Amino acid sequence: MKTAIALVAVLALASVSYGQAFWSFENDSNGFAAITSFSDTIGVTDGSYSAELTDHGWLAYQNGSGSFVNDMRVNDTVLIDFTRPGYAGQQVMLQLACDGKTWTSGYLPLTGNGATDTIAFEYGDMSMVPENGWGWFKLGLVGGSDPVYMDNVRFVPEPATMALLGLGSVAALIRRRR
Ligand SMILES: [Ca+2]
Repeated sequence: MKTAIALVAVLALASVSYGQAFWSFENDSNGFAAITSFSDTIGVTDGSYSAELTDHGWLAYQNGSGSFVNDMRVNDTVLIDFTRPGYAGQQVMLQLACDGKTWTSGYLPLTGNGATDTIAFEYGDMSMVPENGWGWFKLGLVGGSDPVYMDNVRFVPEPATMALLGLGSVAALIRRRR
């Protein structure tokens, strides 16, 4: 019973520390050169502002600072909240590079009509090692020219990784008690 409680506590802690907003665009481009406008009314899912995306070019939004690489893990999922006031049918994509490798997602559809979609980009099946450093993070939009609003970019371990992290911590706790 104590072990179960400890496991739940560790998982809760893990999700808090790894699931927090990494980029929240609080009137701040957070290193994305193409982001210059923010909204305090549309698509705000963390803090007080979202980023307004108006450029619909191929992977138009690039963050090449590489600073995010240290916060990524091999099996993370990138979660991003997108809100599109216009019609449905627009799609988003993500490209990540680090450790000399590149991964590009498919196009993932947005609901449109003012709905907020939390899009999960899963790159856990690739072989890049974030800890090895350098990289870029590029976002693109296709299928329309209306603005899309983005907020609350976070890196979240996939459930299996979180469970392993939790079990490892619990095992360490149990060993310490003996
Ligand atoms: Ca925000």
